[in-house]
Amino acid sequence: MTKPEILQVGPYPEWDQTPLDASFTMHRYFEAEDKAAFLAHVGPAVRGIATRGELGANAAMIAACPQLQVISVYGVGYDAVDLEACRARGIRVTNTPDVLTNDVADLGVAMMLVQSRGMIGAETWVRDGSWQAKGLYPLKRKVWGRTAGVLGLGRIGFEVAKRLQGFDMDIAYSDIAAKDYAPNWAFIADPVALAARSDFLFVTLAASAATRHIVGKSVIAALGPEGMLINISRASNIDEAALLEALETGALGSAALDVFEGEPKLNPRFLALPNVLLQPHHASGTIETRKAMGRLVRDNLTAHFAGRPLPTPVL
Ligand code: 8YV
Repeated sequence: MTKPEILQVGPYPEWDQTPLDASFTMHRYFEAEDKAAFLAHVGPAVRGIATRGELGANAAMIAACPQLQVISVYGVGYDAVDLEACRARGIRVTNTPDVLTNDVADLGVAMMLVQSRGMIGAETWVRDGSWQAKGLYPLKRKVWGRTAGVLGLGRIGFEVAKRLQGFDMDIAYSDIAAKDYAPNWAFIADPVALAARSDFLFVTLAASAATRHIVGKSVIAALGPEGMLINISRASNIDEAALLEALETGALGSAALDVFEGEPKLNPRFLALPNVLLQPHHASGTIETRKAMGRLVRDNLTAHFAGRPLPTPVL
């Protein structure tokens, strides 16, 4: 039997690439110099797209593949996939939920701790001799016992809140409606009111057109000069221009960010700020989790072309 032809939007680790190459004919879009010419050349034979959460598949890519049946996303977020185009053509879409939830929550909580306790600066203090030359490192803010807000109490938000409980924090959350699986945490529908009562605000929403810039000027102002914003979701959930201005003026205390508009080419204004912790979109970036994500990407493609139910369908 001929192997199904798959358009591969971005690179995967070698432990995923090898089995993908064994089962499918992989067309490496990311290696092509002339992307449009490459799409025009391989598109007509492509029956599947393998992509990553932040890369997705846009309308032009989908249109260039008239035989496309399935898009398998390496990531839980599928906001970068043009779902309307997929719906219109009956193209199936899959993602990799659950397997990454705990790692993403871990990184969010780690960012809060590192940033609040000033651990990056403290490391430099030791390495550059400041400890010996200048003495004690400046005092930072405590985490335990303070107030935390979780914007979006889905799988990842729930795991973040669960971890925060271990720090005896006063926890509240916003979502479309109160969750029956969160009886111990206060439900506050309005994100501005949530931010106003929070020392730390975690953004854990699945991104969509409806959530774009949900963290805007008023949420940021409510979090205030003592507050910290932690984003482990998507950049589009935050009004980045408002965030940068608030960080520069001190209207917002600090931020810990794993995602950026236009990443990996982030706005250089972030690099000049002393009050941000910057991470390279790697909340799911552990060997264990990435292996599980890669397996799900393959399992979804294999199931589709074998005519079996998809393990983790979105559409
Ligand atoms: C990955 C992600 O970093 O799950 C998502 O939605 O964005 C991340 O897990 C990404 O897909 C890996 O490239």
